[in-house]
Amino acid sequence: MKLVVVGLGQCGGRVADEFARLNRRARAQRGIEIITGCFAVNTDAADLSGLSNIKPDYQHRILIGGRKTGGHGVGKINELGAEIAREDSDKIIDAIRTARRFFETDAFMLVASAAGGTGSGAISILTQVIKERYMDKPIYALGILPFAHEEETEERTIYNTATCLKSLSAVADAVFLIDNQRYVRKDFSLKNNLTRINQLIVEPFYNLLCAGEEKKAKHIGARILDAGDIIQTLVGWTVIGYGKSSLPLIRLPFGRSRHFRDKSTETHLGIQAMDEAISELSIRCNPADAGRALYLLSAPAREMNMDLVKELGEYLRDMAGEAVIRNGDYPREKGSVDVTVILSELSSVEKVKGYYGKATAFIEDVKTRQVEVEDKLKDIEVASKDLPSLL
Ligand SMILES: Nc1nc2c(ncn2[C@@H]2O[C@H](COP(=O)(O)OP(=O)(O)OP(=O)(O)O)[C@@H](O)[C@H]2O)c(=O)[nH]1
Ligand SMILES: [Mg+2]
Repeated sequence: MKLVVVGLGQCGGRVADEFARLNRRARAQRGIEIITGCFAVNTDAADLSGLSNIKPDYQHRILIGGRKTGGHGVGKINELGAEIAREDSDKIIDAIRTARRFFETDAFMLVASAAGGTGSGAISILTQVIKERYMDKPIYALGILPFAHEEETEERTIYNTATCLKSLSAVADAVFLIDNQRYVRKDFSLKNNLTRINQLIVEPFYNLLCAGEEKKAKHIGARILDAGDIIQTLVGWTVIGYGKSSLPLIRLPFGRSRHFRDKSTETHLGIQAMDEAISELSIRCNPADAGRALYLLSAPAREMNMDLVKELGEYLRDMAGEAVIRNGDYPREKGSVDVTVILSELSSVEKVKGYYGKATAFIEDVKTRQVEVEDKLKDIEVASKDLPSLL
């Protein structure tokens, strides 16, 4: 499957930059293309200069809102991010159109933090504009949710996240939810290592996008997972996960070694990888709420067998009982069994509901505080009413 990727704001731009790196890897290691165009859009010129893989020209790193922001961002006011994106949308569309292999694109992927200003405001507006323009191509959004400490200390965080997700879910064909906090759960040092988190965010897309683009027979599975399967799976709230089990090496005489090929071990490793994918989903959710699901098994051709694919299907079926499940096998990896899982059309996501509730309460709080401030200002005015003014 081939994507046009557009990153908005600082977070979106950096994650898009990782997608550009993924495409380089696909080209170098596998001789295939999975991204037809990769763009970063921001109101902040410095953020755009900090990227490494997206082409550095003005048509790939697109500065918007010049006069309004002076190139310094919108300071977390996502309404301003939305306004600027609407005004400058032609500039962005013109750039996207120039993508060299645009006609081969299967879908758009827009990426942004839901909590910031520029990306949070711009992503739903741009989704809407692209949708009106390219009706035949699906548009997916990758919405990155804030760290827990930001929700506690920065007031706008929850409000921005809630308004961004509400708007996005109304226009995007599917919204991938990625919870930053999930990536520091195991390894707290990651908190300050956003680049590593960004790599972990895009990694599950590597095999998923490559599988349907392979040209060589030996890398084509018995059941190919192609763009059609992915497009049929992605609807509404969506999560993605990825798990990997290393194949044990056995030593042969004369210093040679090969991977262990025992059917029960293969099955065990496959289930272990799927288990990891499910427990490492990009946001916590209940698989039973999924209306659609997909899994892709990647393993060395010699280790792949249809029983394993079937077992994985049964394993997923037990968890996502209501879902229409699609699958594929991809004879590729060396020395490991990898599983990518997508759960889509989720009927409920607690975290999103939580944002909506808290943001509504926040609006009430702001109103109450405004009334209090106005009252206090009136008091000062009253106290000064008998003084002369110099104006
Ligand atoms: N995963 C990840 N999260 C990031 C990254 N950069 C920022 N964030 C998160 O994104 C949120 C802030 O959004 P930004 O993308 O910085 O905001 P912006 O869209 O540039 O908007 P303004 O700076 O207000 O104009 C916070 O929750 C950060 O933790 C990144 O590279 N990776
Ligand atoms: Mg910024």
